[in-house]
Amino acid sequence: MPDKDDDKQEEHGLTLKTRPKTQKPSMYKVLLLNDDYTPMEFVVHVLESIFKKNRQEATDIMLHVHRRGVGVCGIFTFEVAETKVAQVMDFASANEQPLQCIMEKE
Ligand code: TYC
Repeated sequence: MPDKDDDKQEEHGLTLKTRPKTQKPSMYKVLLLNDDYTPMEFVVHVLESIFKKNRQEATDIMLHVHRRGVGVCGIFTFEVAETKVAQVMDFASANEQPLQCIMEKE
């Protein structure tokens, strides 16, 4: 069996550390930011519809953001995180709410 297909590389009499065959994708947190204007029920709706949270989870996250200023809605690969941020920002804008959503590399 060729060396490159082995889990352990045997070279020059040394067994080297296992070489990963795949790389995990970088993950991105999607964060909601608090503001003084967006209604709580609007934020709960965003968390249910875009982040697929149930009513209790959505309420807990919304209240965390309300009290602490920022909170995590989910952790996704880059393209999914980008899409979620755009969906929140478009929905907030369409409804004239100042709600802000950002992403941050984990
Ligand atoms: N602070 C808002 C209020 O009192 C509620 C709110 C929560 C707004 C979370 C944004 O991301 C947010 N109506």
